[in-house]
Amino acid sequence: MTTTTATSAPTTHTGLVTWVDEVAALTEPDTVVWCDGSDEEWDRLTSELVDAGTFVRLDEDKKPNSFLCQSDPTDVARVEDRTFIASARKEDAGPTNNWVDPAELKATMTELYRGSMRGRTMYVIPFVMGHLEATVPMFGVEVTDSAYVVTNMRIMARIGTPVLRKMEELDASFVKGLHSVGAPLAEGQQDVAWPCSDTKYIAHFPETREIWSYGSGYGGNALLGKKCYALRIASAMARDEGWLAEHMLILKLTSPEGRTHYIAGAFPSQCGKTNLAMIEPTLEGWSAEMVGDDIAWMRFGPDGRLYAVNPEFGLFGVAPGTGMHTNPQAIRTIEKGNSIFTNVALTDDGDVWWEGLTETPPAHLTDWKGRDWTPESSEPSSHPNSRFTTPAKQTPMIAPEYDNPDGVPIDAILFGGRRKTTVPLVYESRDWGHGVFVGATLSSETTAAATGAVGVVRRDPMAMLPFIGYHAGDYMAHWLEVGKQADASKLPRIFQVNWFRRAEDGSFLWPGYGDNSRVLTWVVQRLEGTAGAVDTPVGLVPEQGALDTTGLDLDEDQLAAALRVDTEEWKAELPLIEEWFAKIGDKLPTQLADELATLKERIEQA
Ligand code: GTP
Ligand code: SPV
Ligand code: MN
Repeated sequence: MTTTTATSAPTTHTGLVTWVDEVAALTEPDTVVWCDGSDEEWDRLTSELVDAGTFVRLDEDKKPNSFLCQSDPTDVARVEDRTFIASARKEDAGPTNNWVDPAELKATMTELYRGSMRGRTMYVIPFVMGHLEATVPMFGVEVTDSAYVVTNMRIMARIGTPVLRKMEELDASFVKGLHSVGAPLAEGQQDVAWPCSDTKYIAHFPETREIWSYGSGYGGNALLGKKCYALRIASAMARDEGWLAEHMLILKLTSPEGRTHYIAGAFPSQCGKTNLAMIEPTLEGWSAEMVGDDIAWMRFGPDGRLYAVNPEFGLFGVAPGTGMHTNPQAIRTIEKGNSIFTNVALTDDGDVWWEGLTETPPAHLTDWKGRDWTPESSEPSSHPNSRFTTPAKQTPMIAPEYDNPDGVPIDAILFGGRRKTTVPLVYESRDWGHGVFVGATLSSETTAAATGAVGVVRRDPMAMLPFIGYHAGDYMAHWLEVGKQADASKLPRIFQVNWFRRAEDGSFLWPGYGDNSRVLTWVVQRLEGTAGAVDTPVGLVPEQGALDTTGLDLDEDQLAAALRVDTEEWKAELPLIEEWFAKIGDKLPTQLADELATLKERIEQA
């Protein structure tokens, strides 16, 4: 860690120094700190955060080197209504993004940033998304006035001196990420534990590869390497360069015979990516390893196959619902320590707790708002979007291929969402074009990962609705285009899954979690040509007996209900898809309009 004036910056990268100088002149921090990413830096920052009342150090025997942080209760999730794609032309942001003219937005935000770091330290975090050894390393620098952001970024991305040295060596260009919590301190003013502002902007300038974030300290709003860079800016880069930046987990699955397959899965926020990425198969002989749990960057390899890299270094996982019975791998990962917990409850013996961690809650807790909590309390102890930040490398089941700079070849892509009705447990698309249609019309009930109503069904193309950095119609066309770059036989096969279908009494029809391995097994057997399927109007569903339910307490009717393609339900779905496509407008690829016509015909004939 080097504390400097920007003019004595510890780097020869002149482009970086110039930019940092400009930001410091605008935001007027007390000091500028260049982050080296070292253990000493982590120790110093976490201690400072404890002293400031932002962090609580957890019991060393229970969670070594780990901290609890409670945010301001108003700053707990991504703010989609305050997120902007400020492309030069409005039509390039499309109908699904908020747009403001970039010059106008910069003018507005420049006034917000003026003096916004007064009384605070400005940290400069050089980082790389993906591997430093990648053919083209993907650099970024985040400038932030939040030490919480620095500590989380250190877990979530490869940061610090090695990155800076490489940037100098290559005189590399980098994504500029400017972040301020927007809470300057006047002379002598006492700070609060979680500074933030009621005015929030999460702004992206795709042409100039810049991110300006203001007013929030939380996750996807503030850790700029993650959703802002690795999805919104990277999706625009990927469109320009012929690859894919996607909201996907990456899983390595090995069959009892020792054959390995790589599966990518796009599910919207809080719809099961981390859980599937860390699955412990309940089927004998199958093993799973995690490559990634949230983001996949996919490019064609020299062999014509699509290779996926996880650009991240850590997990920012949903806490509630994570327990030994649902996601034991996540529990073992966080037990190793070196983690940050945000907006969960504190136990009386210095550990953390949240709904679903154990079956029986502790008799007393301090809840995420700092109040006494008992099992009789009327509110949950933890915020529904509370999170753990933990190093990916601590995951016991991390795949060695996580370290491949060029990634792993993807055999199958799963699209999934939360749907109480209509969407069967699993079905296979007929070909790439049909698969892109399935992805482009993906729908899910909204969750607590973003502010706003929860449980409302919306279209979420490829689980990327809040993350596409350009026009959604162009994005769909790009997916179709990618399919033309390769031999059809080398493209991943595309499936849709739905772990969340409900019975009439509201209970889940499918047990989910480790038992999702039964669905993965069917997917793999489809790839290998050994599992049967029946053709339905929507796609290929497992034929009777094809899904291995050995040892499951699941009666025939329940399984049939989970797998059912109900004509009436799909008739009700069609107008929703039509409405969605109408919203995309004249940029909707005709191939997808044709797919819709085919679906309609098939449903009407069923
Ligand atoms: P983000 O990190 O927000 O992108 O979410 P995610 O897609 O990684 O979702 P995650 O795996 O954290 O799961 C979200 C919630 O869904 C958690 O509360 C899980 O316990 C629950 N969940 C995950 N998989 C299943 C499943 O197979 N069945 C059921 N019923 N719930 C699940
Ligand atoms: C999501 O919302 O998809 C997350 C959390 O993974 S955040 O980083 O806040 O976007
Ligand atoms: Mn996740």
